[in-house]
Amino acid sequence: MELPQDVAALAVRRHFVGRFRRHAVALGAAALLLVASVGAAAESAGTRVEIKAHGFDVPELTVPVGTTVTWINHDDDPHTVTSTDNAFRSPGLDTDETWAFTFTRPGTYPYYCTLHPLMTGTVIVRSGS
Ligand SMILES: [Cu+2]
Repeated sequence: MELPQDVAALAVRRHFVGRFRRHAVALGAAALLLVASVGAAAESAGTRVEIKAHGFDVPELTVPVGTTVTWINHDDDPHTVTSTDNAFRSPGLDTDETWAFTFTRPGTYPYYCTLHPLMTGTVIVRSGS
């Protein structure tokens, strides 16, 4: 007569495995939320400009001094990020390439793509917070 015991053992095991799985799922969801919120914070800090369809997706970006802004080119064509007053100048960025610049002085920094001069953007750097 071992069957009832086995069934009971199986039920107990299922119970604990079920609990463990639920905990694992909850932990996984919490970790995802954490990653998502950190990502959202980074996005809202506005330190990334996506280049797509021959345009800068944030044409005017305002950041505090000391911010590093990263551009990423999603187009098949190469683009540059070139300051109109030579404050910075990226090399040609191929598809999926990134380029970053740290703004250490307050000011207004207009820029464009030397290969497609109609592509323009501006970074406004504020002093303090
Ligand atoms: Cu371009």
